Amino acid sequence: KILIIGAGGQIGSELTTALREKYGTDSVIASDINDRNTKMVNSGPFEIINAMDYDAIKASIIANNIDTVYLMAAMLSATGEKHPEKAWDLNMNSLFHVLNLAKDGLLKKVFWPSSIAVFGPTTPRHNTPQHTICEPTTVYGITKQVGERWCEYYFKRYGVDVRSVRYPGIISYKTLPGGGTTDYAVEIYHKAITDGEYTSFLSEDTELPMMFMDDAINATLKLMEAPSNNIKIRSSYNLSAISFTPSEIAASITKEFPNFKINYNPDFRQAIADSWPASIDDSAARADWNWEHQYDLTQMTLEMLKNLIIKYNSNRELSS
Ligand code: VAH
Repeated sequence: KILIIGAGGQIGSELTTALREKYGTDSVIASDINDRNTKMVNSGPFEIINAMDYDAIKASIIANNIDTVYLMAAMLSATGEKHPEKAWDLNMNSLFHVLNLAKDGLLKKVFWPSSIAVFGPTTPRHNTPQHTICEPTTVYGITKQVGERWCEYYFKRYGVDVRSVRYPGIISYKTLPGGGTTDYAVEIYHKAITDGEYTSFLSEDTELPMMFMDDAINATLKLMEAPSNNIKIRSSYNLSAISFTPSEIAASITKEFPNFKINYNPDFRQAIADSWPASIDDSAARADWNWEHQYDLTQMTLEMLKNLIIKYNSNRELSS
C-alpha cells in the first residue's frame, strides 16, 4: 500500500488521484498536516500526519501495511526565504524519517521530489546538464541539493530504493501551489478568467523551465514503475517539458482572450528566478525510463483555460 505525505499540496493532491486510479482508492492513504484540502480529504482514506513526526509516520506505515511512501510535503522557495530555519527543519527532517524507515526495512520504495532550485547562478543556464555545478542561493534549493546527496547515500550504503526527479515549475488548475516562485504561471490563468488582467511578479523576459501537471504526474509514475536497475541516477533526474517567459505565456492566453492585459511588477522572487536555469537537458530520464512530455505551451494554455472557465462558471469563451 502507498502513503502520500503532503497529499494536500499542489502535486500531492493530483498524485493521490492518479495513484488511486491506478491502484485503487483503498490502496492509497493520503495524509497531510491538516484537512484543509477537503476535496482530497473526502476522496478516500486520509490521516493527519505531521511530516516531521517520525513516530506518526512509522505508526501509519505499520497500521496501514504501507510499503511505498511519496514524500510531497515541503516548504517551497519563496516561503522558505521568509522562514529559513523552518524550511530546513521541514524539508530535511521529513526526508530523514522516511529514508531511515526504509533503511530499517519498513518500506520497499520511496519517492522524493527535488527541483530545478538545486541549480544556482553559476550553473550553465541553457540546456542545464544532469551533472553540473549546483550552488543554490535559496534555502529551499539547499535542502533539495542536500536531500539529493542523502538519497544517493542511502541507496548506495543501505540499498534504499529511493527515486527522485528535479521538477520544474508545475502548472495545474485543480489545487493552487503554495509559496513558489513559479506560481505566477498558475495565477496568470486564474486572473485571466476572473479579472482579464494579471500583474506578474517576474519580469517579462524571465525564462524558466515549466511543465503541465499531467506530464509531471506521468513522469512520477513512470519513474516509480521502472525496474530498479534502469535507474542510473539516484540523486535526482533532470526533468523538462517546456520553457517560457511571462510574456510568452501571456501571449498564449491573449490568443484565446484578445483583451487579456499583462503588467509586470517584479518583487523579491525575481532574484530567485534569476538564479535558476532557463532550460534543462533531461536526456538521462528519456534514456533510462522512456520519459517524454506531451504538453506544449499552447496545449497547456487550452487545458488550463478550458478547465478554469468551468471552475469559475465563467461566460468567457476560447477563440480556438
Ligand atoms: C517553487 N514551484 O517555485 C516550486 C519549484 C522550480 C520551482 O521548486 O519553489
